[in-house]
Amino acid sequence: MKKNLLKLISLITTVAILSTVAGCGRKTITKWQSNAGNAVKGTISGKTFALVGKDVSNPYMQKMYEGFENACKKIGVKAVYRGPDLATPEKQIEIINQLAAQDIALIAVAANDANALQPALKNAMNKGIKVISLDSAVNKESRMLHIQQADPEKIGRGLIQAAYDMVNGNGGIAVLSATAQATNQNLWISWMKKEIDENKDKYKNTPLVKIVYGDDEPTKSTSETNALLTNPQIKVIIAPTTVGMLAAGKVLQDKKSSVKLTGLGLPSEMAQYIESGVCPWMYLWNPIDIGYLAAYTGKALVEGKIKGNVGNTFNAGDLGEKKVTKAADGGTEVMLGEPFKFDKSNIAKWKTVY
Ligand code: RAM
Repeated sequence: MKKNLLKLISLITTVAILSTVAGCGRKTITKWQSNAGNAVKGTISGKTFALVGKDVSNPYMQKMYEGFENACKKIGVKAVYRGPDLATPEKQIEIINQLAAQDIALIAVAANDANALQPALKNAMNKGIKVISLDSAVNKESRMLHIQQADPEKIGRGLIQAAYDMVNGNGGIAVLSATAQATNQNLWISWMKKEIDENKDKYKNTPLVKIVYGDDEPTKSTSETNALLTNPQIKVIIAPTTVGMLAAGKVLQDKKSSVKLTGLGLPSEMAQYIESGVCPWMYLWNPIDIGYLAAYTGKALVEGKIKGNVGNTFNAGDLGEKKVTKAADGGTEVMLGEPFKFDKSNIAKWKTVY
């Protein structure tokens, strides 16, 4: 009798705990929900989501995958990470064709070229695979939507304004970019140029002297920075790439150069250069969240909850409700948020996060 009573109490407690968990906080997909509900089981659970990075050795891409993998675990799908050794479109095409021949539900790609991947991605979509780009977009015909890290206009204009402030309105600017075909860097550079063109008077003593490409390779980025330093007109370098930032930071620090550095860097990699003053401040967003958002967007597409059209909304797990909006290239996108400024006041806090 006493035993039965104890069992009953334990059962009531379990039910109470389960209802409390179910009733508060975020929605999680659990086994019993998938059995009871209609869509989850048989449509998504056990499927495979693939992330194709610009290249496999870039730490930024690896952080994006960290978030992607994390979200895939929560969603109940398998995550795979693929990417070329070098940031070229050719190898990405090969990888996409291989993935399209497998049982893959989602391909999320950070593109090394906006147009070159089109036939491979269209083929994948024709096979029923959901295709999105993240970080660096493919053209609108090659994707269902793009995951945009932050407003490209704010990034481009913000970086030129930062460079201007760092030289007090007097000194040439150079850009150390990633690859020459990178959609994201090229878009940011176009906004940098626009900012100067539209404010000719303000920027009359801070011309954009040179744009060079380090190809997101540490060695090439280092030699391109060294070459920039031979030009006495250049007083500040903008590196809108984490790989370029790290390489340039090291060169400037080793050479005790007075040339300043700003751009888009990982706090974990750039903390020492921010602390030393080589890079007075820089910007970024959370790359882990980009990967996370891509996986949840994939979930909504695969489950048929969204089609990638303007106005579609969906649940992106910890990131809350997200909305599909119109992208500048005429396609659609989902925006993560605002670029974040890192400087001496906050870098210690962020360097352990990403
Ligand atoms: C590099 C890559 C990536 C870019 C970041 C800021 O790691 O080029 O595409 O978004 O920098």
